[in-house]
Amino acid sequence: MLYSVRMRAAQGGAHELGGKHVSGAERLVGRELLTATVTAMLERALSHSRGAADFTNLVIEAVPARDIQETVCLPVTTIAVTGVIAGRAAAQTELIKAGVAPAAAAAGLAALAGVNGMRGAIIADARTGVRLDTSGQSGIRVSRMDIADEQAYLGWLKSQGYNNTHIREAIVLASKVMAAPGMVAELCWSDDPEYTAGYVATPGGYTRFTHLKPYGSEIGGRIFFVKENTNMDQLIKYLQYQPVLIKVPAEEVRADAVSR
Ligand code: WAQ
Ligand code: MG
Repeated sequence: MLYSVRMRAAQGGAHELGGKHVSGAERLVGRELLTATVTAMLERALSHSRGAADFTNLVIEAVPARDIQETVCLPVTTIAVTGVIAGRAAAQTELIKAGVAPAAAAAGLAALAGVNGMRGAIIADARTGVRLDTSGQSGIRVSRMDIADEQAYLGWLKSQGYNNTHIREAIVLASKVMAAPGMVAELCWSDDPEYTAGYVATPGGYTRFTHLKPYGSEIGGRIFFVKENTNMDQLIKYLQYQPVLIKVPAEEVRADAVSR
């Protein structure tokens, strides 16, 4: 049995009453980590770079072990770019390589650049760029995912020089999202003003770009590009409700263990 812990925090009142989205988080943890996980999420909400939350919603729900799916972690590549313009051009190229139509990729980048304070993601048609979900300003929030073996994951990240919370959480999210039927690619950069890196994920890997937005900007978000005829009800149900644990590739864990 695991527990799904989900947090969303806002400033100026609850999200549904027009408050500004500050922070969100989702974990799937055992009983022994539950209290510490809840406390850490509350602390995150109260001392966030987007502002201190005055509304925090925390939901804790038991998830039976038999409902949990496993999927493998995406391999990670980092591309150092000189600035935002170069970064966005490289991200656009990566999206097109993944099968997103050029106009749809351009529309996706423009949409993210104009997004203001969504707490979830936009789902768009990879061929036309047209938005397919009807969640409006809130967006679709991916939830009920975590890493299967945290120590193995942290070791795997560290062996590649990665160690911040943004990366740790984003790879888990992207790995769950890319395992969805019909998924073509994801484009993301943070809404946290100090975090300028972003990524394009495809079912084949997670490619980071060191600059996808200017330092200090609070405009960030996520877009999932899907094949035409993707069943949206099934997809949204999977993203929101299917519990998924992410596993580090086995040979990398062994290699890491040997090198230690
Ligand atoms: N489901 C759907 N959309 C989400 C979720 C979620 N669980 N969490 C965040 N978003 C959307 C939402 O619109 C946020 O405003 C936006 O993404 C940014 O969220 O490799 O930290 O948590 O160096 O600020 C990417 C690069 C970091 C990491 C992304 O996003 C790296 C990040 P944040
Ligand atoms: Mg954020």
